[in-house]
Amino acid sequence: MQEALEQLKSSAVCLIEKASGIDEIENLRVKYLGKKGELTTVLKELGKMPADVRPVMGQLANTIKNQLTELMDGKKSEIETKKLEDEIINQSLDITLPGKAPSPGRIHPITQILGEIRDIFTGLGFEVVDGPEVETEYNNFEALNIPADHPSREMWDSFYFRKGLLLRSHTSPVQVRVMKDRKPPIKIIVPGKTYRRDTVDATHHWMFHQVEGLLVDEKVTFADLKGVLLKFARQMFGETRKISFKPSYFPFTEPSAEMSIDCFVCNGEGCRVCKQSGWIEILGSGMVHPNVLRSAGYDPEKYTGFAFGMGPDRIAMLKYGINDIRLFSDNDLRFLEQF
Ligand code: 2NL
Repeated sequence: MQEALEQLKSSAVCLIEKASGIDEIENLRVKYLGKKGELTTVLKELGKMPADVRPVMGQLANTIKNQLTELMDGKKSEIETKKLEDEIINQSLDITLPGKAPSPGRIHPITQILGEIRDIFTGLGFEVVDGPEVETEYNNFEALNIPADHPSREMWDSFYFRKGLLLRSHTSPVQVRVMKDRKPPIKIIVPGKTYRRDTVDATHHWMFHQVEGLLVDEKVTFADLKGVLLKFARQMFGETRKISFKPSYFPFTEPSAEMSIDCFVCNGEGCRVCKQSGWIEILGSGMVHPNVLRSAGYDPEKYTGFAFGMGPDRIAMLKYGINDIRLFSDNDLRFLEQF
């Protein structure tokens, strides 16, 4: 029997070595190791052998089975590798070509506008500050001279977590924090997200952006406000821009004024963008209300300041001719890829 096993092994080894296809190997596997295979048949004879040689023959058969399995597996992967190599060479697949680079994406239009605004004001010596989007009623309203019965303090205008805590409805509370933490001179801008319970339409969204500015020092006047905002208007919308102020009202500034620029699309001639008026309202501003300075612990006799606030979403819409604020948050690449 030993002889039969050895012979079986050498003929199997010979055939495995000569094999050149995966199918051939699998056929050999069946031929020798399958249920009705040659090695299996020899093993069946084992029962008829004398008891003393049975374990020795059994062990030999097993060793041969393992050796053949190993040889077949080895040959199989050798054939597969060869096949792949042939495919690469024959199909003239150039594996040295560079891969397809993923698109690096682009800066969101609002972020671009925020960057332009930031660069202009840091160029004028302002510092950029940010703060929490969850605020206290005190910082969001009280410290800004917005009395408890003011309409914007009603439940339906802001997102409240509970009484005394809400999503900030403007970025002013960050300026309140800075005033409380520091002494003048203060010269900051605060860009960021703000939240109001508005019904969504083409020009309203429950989340929008604001950039507010605050300058507090001794002897600050409305002339300083005009000088800084004229510089801003010209760098942002063109060096030939004119500005115009009209009286307005904010609880936190007195006096207050809306600033317009002559239309950068038609140069004041009148067009669709400026609704034929020749002017575009761009921001609100004013001298910081004495009550706001007092809330911060400043003496309004010693310190004065000016402040302003603008909506970068609206500015982006004007500058890029976008007619629907919802496009900014739809995350539609067909829209975003245009900027
Ligand atoms: C607008 C108008 C404005 C301010 C914001 C401000 C902040 C402090 C003190 C005084 Cl801490 N004022 N901010 C002042 C005037 C106008 O925003 O139309 N924003 C979109």
